[in-house]
Amino acid sequence: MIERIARLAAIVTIVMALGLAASPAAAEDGYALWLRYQPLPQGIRAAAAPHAAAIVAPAAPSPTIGVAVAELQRGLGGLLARPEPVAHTAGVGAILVGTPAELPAIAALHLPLSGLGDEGYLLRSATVDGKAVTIVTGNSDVGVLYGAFALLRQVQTGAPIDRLDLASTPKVRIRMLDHWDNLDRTVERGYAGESIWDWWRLPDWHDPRYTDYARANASIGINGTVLNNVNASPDILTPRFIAKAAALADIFRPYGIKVYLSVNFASPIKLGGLKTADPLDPQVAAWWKAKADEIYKAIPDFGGFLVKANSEGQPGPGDYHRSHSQGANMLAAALAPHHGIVIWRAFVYTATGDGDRAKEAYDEFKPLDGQFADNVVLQVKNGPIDFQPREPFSPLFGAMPKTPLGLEVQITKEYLGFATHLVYLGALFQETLDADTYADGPGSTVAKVIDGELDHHQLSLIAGVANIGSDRDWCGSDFNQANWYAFGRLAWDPTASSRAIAVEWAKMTFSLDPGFVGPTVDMMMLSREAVVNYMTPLGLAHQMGTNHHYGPAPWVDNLPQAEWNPAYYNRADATGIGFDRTKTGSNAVAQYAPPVAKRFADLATVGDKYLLWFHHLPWTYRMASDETLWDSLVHHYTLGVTQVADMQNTWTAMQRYVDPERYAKATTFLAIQHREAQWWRDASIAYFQSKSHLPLPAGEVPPAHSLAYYEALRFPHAPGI
Ligand code: GCW
Repeated sequence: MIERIARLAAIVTIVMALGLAASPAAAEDGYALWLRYQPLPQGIRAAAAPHAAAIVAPAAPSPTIGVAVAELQRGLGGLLARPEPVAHTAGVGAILVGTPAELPAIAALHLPLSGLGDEGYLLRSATVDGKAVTIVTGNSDVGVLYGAFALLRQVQTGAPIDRLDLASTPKVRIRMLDHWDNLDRTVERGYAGESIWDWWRLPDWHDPRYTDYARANASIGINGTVLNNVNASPDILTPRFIAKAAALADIFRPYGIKVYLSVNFASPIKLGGLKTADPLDPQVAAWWKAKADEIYKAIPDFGGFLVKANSEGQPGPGDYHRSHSQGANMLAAALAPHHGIVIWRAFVYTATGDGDRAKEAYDEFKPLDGQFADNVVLQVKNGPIDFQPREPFSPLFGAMPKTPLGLEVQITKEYLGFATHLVYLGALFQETLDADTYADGPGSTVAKVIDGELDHHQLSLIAGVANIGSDRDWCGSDFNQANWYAFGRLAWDPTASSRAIAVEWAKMTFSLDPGFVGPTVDMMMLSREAVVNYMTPLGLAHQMGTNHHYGPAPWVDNLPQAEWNPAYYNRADATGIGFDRTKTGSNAVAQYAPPVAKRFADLATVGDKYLLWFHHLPWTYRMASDETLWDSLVHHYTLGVTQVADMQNTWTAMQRYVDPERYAKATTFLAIQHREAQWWRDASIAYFQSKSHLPLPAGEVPPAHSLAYYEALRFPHAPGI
């Protein structure tokens, strides 16, 4: 008996060993993000190891250099599967980590650092005292930290590190995450569990996750975080919460990350007991000044305020018949002595009903160009409406040359299937950044507007509404991590390629094997087109269910504010579909520079992507493909479903490269996505057919249920509201 058990145990051990050798990695829960640092394949390890013999750092490193060294030790130790020593003198193969001021050996090389600014880095293979070494340097400690992460990225992605000469400087000054986190730990539009900020136990308890959050952000160059929701509770400015924010700021500081807060414009009334929040009232200005002073005592490098004013019921200067610039400038004056900034949002629309929501932000803000204080940046959503699967770029980009304009994108997928649908947003972000505003002739891309190049602004900003929560995998799915990653990498360089970023991410997060990387990246790039096709093809927008914004609801037309109704956007009736934004309609096209306006207004040049965004057309309109609009619409919905099926097939073939836990999760989520893509298609077709009264094109399967069935579906307790 005992013998048998021993034999069995031996067999089990052998099977396990074989299993381990064959399987790519043990089950992983996604917590490590793209910083997994699992041992690299033998050949890559052998090539890198001689150039990572030891880390040489300043004798008394700053906290930032300290974390750079710790990360290199951890990362190289893991990737190369052996301890990474720290030395004080440079031997052969050493990595020298520091600024020239900190390491004389680096100073002696007289490296060309002047163009790197205060956050850039240089990775350079060099010779010190006759020994081949690697230099990780910059003009500041945070530049060195970014360099350390860049070196790790090289190793992680299997790039050689023996002949390095890699300099990089961020193009955008403020690269930030906006958390829509409430003080009770709910998260508006959050689909990854409750807020990462354990407000109740702060400032005392420092969840180790805060440090990992900072590491992850620093690894992609994010240097700011707005801790709380733009629908801001005044309580964030109470001493209790300032102390909590200060504790987080202390944790983030070594990683080069500044803390910002969203503020409620009526705080002087709600917290200060004043009778008004009128920005021109001296008592109001004095209240904000005192509050700013109080914050800077607790957080000396506090970044500033983010403000949602006179938008969706939030208070603002308009309550006192003051302009947005008067409101912003009053806050800016309170922060200016401390070098803080005001980030003022341009997301406004009113309940006019007969207007065009797509025009409202431009109409309200463009006349204010030139009226904002120097330390104000206007934060503009990528599209003129609201984070839809596809929108044209906001016409404000390029229209306010005297004002620094920041770009706001949503990393969390409020309108794109929440956490379960696989949608790689790098492609969406890049589409906006690459869009040509023609504000100053061809080549005036949104990227050049928001990085300050076009209009010579020092202050530049890109903000992403975070998809981070307390879920073990941070973002609600492993593939959602790619959207955080892509955001950071594009914020650093808005001209970077979203495909190249996806390649990096896939290699670091899953596998270096080309058999994995190619198909997975193709799947990610396809995913954005798939969601557009099954949710809002041909330029449709805002067809999602009321409040939760999850499933399809193109029929909704009874909400009190016209602009909340999907029917307001699709304008489907017996004659046709689409929103006429040409001069026969709202003339929103006229808000764009003439070449862009002309392209969007002309049916011959607008293209399928924005067709129904700008035009109301008969169901029988002939598309470029020679199909009718109706047939093309149906085909696009069906194509979206087929594309998700293709994604499922791709992923099934990836099983051998991925650990079982992450494989199973993505497999299940893709099945959900497929089911829901079908639901989107069927419900949308059922509704639009009730308007067009046209038969489905040949070969198209009718919706599984009646229109009434889809209309009756309800989703109480949906997350994120
Ligand atoms: O997309 C809409 C969301 C709101 C959000 C608002 C905004 C924070 O539905 O939840 O509020 O945009 O950006 O202010």
